[in-house]
Amino acid sequence: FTAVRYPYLKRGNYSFLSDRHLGFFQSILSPHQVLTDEFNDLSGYNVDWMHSVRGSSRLVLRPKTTEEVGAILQYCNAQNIAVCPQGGNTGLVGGSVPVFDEVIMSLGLMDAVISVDELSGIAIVQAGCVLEKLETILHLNNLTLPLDLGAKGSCQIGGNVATNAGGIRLLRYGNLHGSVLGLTAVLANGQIMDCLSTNKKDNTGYDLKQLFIGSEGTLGVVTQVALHCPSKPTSVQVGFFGINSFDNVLETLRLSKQNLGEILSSCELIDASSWNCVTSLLKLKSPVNYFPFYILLETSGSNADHDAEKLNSLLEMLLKNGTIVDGTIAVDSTQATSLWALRERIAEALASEGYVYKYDVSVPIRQFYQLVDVMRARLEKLPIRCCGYGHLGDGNLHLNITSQEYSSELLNKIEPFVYDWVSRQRGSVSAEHGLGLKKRDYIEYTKSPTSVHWMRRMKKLFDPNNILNPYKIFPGTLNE
Ligand code: FAD
Ligand code: 2HG
Ligand code: ZN
Repeated sequence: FTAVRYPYLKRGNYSFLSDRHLGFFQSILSPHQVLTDEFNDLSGYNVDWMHSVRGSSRLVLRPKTTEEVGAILQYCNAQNIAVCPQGGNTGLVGGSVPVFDEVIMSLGLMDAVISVDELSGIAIVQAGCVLEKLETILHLNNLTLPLDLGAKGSCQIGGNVATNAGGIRLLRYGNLHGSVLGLTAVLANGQIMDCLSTNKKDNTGYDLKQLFIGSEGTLGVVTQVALHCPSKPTSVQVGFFGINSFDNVLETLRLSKQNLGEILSSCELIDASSWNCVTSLLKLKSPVNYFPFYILLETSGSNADHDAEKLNSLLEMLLKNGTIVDGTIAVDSTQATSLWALRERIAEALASEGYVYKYDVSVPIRQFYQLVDVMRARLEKLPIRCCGYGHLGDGNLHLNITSQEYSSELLNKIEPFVYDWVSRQRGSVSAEHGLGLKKRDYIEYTKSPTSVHWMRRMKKLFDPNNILNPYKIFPGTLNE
């Protein structure tokens, strides 16, 4: 086995899948829950969304209950079989697919919405529930999700929790460390850890559920989640502004926060190159012509007249004082959806251009766009495109660089330079996508050696045989 594009990685000393192992899985699961490469095409499970990493697993297990997850992991731990937990496989850091022949545990059959309570705002869901399906059910109960992202049609709530996904509403509702009230996780030895509290307040000892939020399948498999969901806003307004300079982008953010206050729910940046990519490659129509920068603003509230008035006055003020040059406010939800597509479909547009080098960084807000300029100057004509967009309101830049095909020469010009730059700004080398396989070697650029040491010790404690998502998050081997 060789890890594609990571030839220096060595397969751990795990058992190779045997007929005896397969016989065990077949004895505890139904035939449709055990997919083998002999009878199924497993390539969809082995390749990531970006088609940038590929494993060679020969077995996909699809448990339906927490107990089944427990029985599988207990056996894998005893037999020294490595396991890669997989949700919707929309992860962008190579964490969701095996590196070698790890058994894939796909949570897709655990997709039940167990309960939704409009009064408390608490939803209890199985981990494999697709985010959009959960959203639809919440809306029927006058609730909404505290997180939203472009991948919501495929990603699963368990995958979101495992990556601590951020997305376009974090500005308003905070991250999953706050919204997840409880969860059930199955540990590497098969033990079921019941932290499925629904209490908003619970200060009884260590809050262990937090360890699983953002642990990327390395500490346990999340099987159920209790989520605190806000009321569904009855009025949503979307504005789209064209802006001439980054200083004016910052001024737009400042004035939006000041004037929209509690109804501001998103503040997203799109640069000219990202805008050009979605409009030219996906043929999306933009109501605002060419500008160096665009801001998409969203408000969510409960009084349409009041919210529209606030957004309209902001637009008027920004135009009048020259902070923005052009702008529009969606007149209905269809137009709002088309404006959102200009932002949410950038990742898809970039992927259609060739190979994409993706960087998802936190940087101080004043330096938000500097990195894009620095990289452009550094890379000159090597890439097709070097663009920046992202969650401006949260200081989370998505720097994307594209080339016709994968080029190690280009990669070596970008990395580790990009991480070094972010580290010098005291930012984060992964703001919301996690480390997975692709970013694991850079963890120490933004985490202290002492923190990484204690992370490794925690991993060892929870998963002493390192069977859960090996090769991910930590550089080198776990014994180093
Ligand atoms: P997967 O990709 O299957 O897995 C991701 C990681 O979680 C892997 O390490 C996997 O092993 C682990 N995992 C999955 N399920 C479980 C489980 N039940 N228990 C334990 N571990 C598990 N991310 C953002 O943060 N914000 C965005 O705005 C955003 N937008 C995106 C837009 C597009 C178009 C795409 C393709 C991706 C986007 N992402 C975004 C990245 C991705 O969607 C998120 O990381 C998402 O949370 C992954 O969920 P998933 O179910 O697909 O998980
Ligand atoms: C987004 O915000 C996603 O659209 C994807 O996090 C970011 O493509 C990217 O770099
Ligand atoms: Zn994002």
